[in-house]
Amino acid sequence: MQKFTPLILFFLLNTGVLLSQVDTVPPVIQSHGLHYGMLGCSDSLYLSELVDTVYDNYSAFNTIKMGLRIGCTGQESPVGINVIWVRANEPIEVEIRAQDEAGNIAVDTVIVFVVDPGCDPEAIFVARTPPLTDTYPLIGIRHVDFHASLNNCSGDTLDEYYQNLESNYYHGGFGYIFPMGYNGAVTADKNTNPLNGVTTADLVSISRHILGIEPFDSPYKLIAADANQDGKVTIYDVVILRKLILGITDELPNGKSWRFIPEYYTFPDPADPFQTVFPEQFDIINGESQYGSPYFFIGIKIGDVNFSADPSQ
Ligand SMILES: [Ca+2]
Ligand SMILES: [Ca+2]
Ligand SMILES: [Ca+2]
Repeated sequence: MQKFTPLILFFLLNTGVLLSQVDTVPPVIQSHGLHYGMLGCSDSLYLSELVDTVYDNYSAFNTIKMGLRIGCTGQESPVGINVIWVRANEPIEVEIRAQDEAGNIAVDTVIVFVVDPGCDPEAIFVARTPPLTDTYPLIGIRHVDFHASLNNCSGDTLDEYYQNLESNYYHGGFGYIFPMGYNGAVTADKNTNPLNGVTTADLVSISRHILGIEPFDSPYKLIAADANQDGKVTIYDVVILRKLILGITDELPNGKSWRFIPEYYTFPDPADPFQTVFPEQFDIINGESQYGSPYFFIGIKIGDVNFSADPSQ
């Protein structure tokens, strides 16, 4: 190291010019996890609740910058954030950061577990038939497989299937469902009984739409009419459905019987739902859906444009 008089050294250290050269040691954080009960499904968590003390070899206590965040939730430095929201009934990895004047960063991780027996963390998945009219009640579709496939930045995966055999009617309530820090998607599947609801009446309607005699008035009908799922309603779709009705084939293209779209999705152009790719999943970011929860899907029986399919089959 260069030689400085004590006065110059004091000045350089104080202004930070030299500090980054002489101090390469990050601060030391002494912290602890938490496990406590509460009422309410989420709670604010303060940095001061987790940190016992912090110290550094050069920087004074009051010059050390600190912050916290949920683990696996972004790249930006959380320094300066001293309170976060945490959800009940799931172990939460919380990352604590301390930065000294020279810019050295210490990272400490603790586990926080907040328990609220009154908060139901259960996932709620619902698939319902498309609306026949604006006011028509949506009917629950049974035997739908909901699949959550998620992972976090530590490489942990969450891969779960849910099925509600009794009913997919919505009974109220909501669930947070997935741990914070996890990203991925929730999809719905039902690929049984491809003939369900598909009759010659549907073929007639699709033909009339193609010929422009009576165009479909619902994006869900257009999606139902697209039997080969190529984003177009053409005579080829009619051919496929006719073969199915006649028993020449016993499944629809891609092995699919139903398609499921998040109920909250609004088609930019309802007259042309294929104009942009519509979502067939709920994207999950940091344990939550972009549309919130519960997970409502509209289920469209392929080939059934007058919605006559039995949703219990
Ligand atoms: Ca230091
Ligand atoms: Ca098609
Ligand atoms: Ca039908």
